[in-house]
Amino acid sequence: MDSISIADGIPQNPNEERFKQLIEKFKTVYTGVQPQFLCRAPGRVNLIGEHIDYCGYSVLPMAVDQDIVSIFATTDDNEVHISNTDQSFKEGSFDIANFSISYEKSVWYEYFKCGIQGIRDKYPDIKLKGMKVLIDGTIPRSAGLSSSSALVVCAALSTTINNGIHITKSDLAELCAECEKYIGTQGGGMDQAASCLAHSGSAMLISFNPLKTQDVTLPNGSAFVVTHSLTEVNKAATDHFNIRVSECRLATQILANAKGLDWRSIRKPYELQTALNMTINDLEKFALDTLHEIPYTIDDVANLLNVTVDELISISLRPNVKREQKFELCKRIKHVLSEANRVLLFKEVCDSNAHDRLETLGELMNQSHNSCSKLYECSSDELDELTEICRQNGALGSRLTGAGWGGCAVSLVKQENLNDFIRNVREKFYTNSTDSKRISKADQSIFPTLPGCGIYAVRL
Ligand code: NG1
Ligand code: MG
Repeated sequence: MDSISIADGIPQNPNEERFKQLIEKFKTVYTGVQPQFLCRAPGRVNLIGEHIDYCGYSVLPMAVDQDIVSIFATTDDNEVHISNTDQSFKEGSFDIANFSISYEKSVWYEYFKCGIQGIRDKYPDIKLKGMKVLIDGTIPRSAGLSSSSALVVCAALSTTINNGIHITKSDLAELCAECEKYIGTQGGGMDQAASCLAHSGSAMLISFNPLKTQDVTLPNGSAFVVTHSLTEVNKAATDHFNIRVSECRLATQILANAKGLDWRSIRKPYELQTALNMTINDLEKFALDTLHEIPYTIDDVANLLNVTVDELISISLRPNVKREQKFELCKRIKHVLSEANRVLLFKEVCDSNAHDRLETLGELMNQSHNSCSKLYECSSDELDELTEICRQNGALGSRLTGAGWGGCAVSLVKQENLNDFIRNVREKFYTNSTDSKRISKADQSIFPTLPGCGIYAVRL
């Protein structure tokens, strides 16, 4: 079940026509070369559990139909030649045995290199073969739908197939979660696990340490709609994300120290919870009693932990952290622990027969958005406005999805209200707006989404 099989020939699915066209396109990009394989990795929409995967807590996303597809042929040199069907992404090439990854240069295929690097790390003794590859993507960029991870996963999968390497989907997911860090963000493993391990028709509860997934059946009569706020954020190029990761780590270490534990070895709230053998609620109470609401300076934290600032940076932070940075430890930990609880409740409600299931799920999503906006401060004016418009037009719940600070929201709507909802939100947020971008992008910015399938590979 967990191994990656290679299907023979293009599957008869809604992508059949697209894949055939891609094969033709490949032959015009690489004249005279016959493509041998196709690999596909989907994006995901996170239904609930934001910014908690890197804290060790379970999350509940589903794969979407939008994806990244690679079509490729093995070459007998060491070179990777890479092109994209989107003309705005320039083609390039690099030596598969010798390349560097830079997150400062915003070259689109740096993410592809991350995936290859992940395979190099895991199989250092294998001499990897070159390839000529064409990429086609349908996931909106910087939208919180994980286009970056889908590209990393697609690259790693393509590299295994190109070299006859057998790996399980779980191992691939874990390897990709690690190697995406080469681009400079310290994410958890949600996106890569969703892309690798999703099953069509089900959302999934993803737990870490060790990585495990459970299918979650969404209630009959529910529909999930993605809406784009049309502001984008490039996570690799901004600090917000990594500062949040640091804040969670510092809060954890102060709490561990307050309980007399070896704080240096405890880096995630979930590890602390396990070490203390507490419930999430008890940990939340202890955290709120212990941490003050005023933001901490780096000196405050160093003093509390009895180390110098330099020691603290080398143990717990990134070398490039700004020394004047203020850390909002109390708010952040409150978000993380309450969100971790909401994920478990969401799963419980999906599994129950309660008559008001949809309303309860919607309420949990609204609470999640509120917590992201007020406590984690990862929303934006546009996302707050958009989720409010969604609620006013029939969404039972609406929340930002993915890292935030821009990108998409996801709303839970009753199936019977779906068409009205889409029509009204389209009008209120997009077409009636004075913002020309919202007007021109209305059609592609709102779409219902069903749980899609995970990665697959095809021999052409
Ligand atoms: P996005 O930026 O939406 O792809 C990021 C992280 C996730 C998770 C979410 C927030 C990566 C690759 N992804 O997702 O692991 O932490 O933010 O819940 O860093
Ligand atoms: Mg991403």
